[in-house]
Amino acid sequence: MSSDITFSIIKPDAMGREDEGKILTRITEAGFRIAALKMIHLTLQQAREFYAVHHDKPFYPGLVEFMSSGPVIAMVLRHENAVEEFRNLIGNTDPEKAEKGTIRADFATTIQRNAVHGSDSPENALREAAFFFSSLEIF
Ligand code: IDP
Ligand code: MG
Repeated sequence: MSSDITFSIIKPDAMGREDEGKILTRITEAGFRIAALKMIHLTLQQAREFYAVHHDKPFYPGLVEFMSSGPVIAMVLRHENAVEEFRNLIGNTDPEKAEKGTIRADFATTIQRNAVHGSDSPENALREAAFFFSSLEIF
């Protein structure tokens, strides 16, 4: 079950360009089912907590400021082997390195403003989904 869900965020850069509709279409056309979805404007403290694993990285202060700079769309997605399949769909963290046709290649502008988040393991997918949604909100 856990390997069948992943967690994603459409980040403030993509939301600011009103690319969320196109990105959602890419996701559903790739076969992912939306199991939960909400729009939310994270506080700085909530962004710090969500990205706590990166707190020692030089990019952490800029990342949490960016992620709390405007509303985002948070989602739980279902697919067989969801974490790996979704990472393939979004591409490399750095849009310069992201494979052609991936969401980040087409919608990201910089390594920080890279349009979407995707969980990196089934365990983190569950933890991240629970950060945003109660079990009653995941279908
Ligand atoms: P991921 O989102 O592809 O899993 P992570 O290494 O987990 O990449 O980094 C989390 C987020 O932090 C990235 O999506 C990006 O927004 C930001 N980030 C990662 N590396 C850098 C960097 O070198 N400079 C600026 N921001 C970065
Ligand atoms: Mg990551």
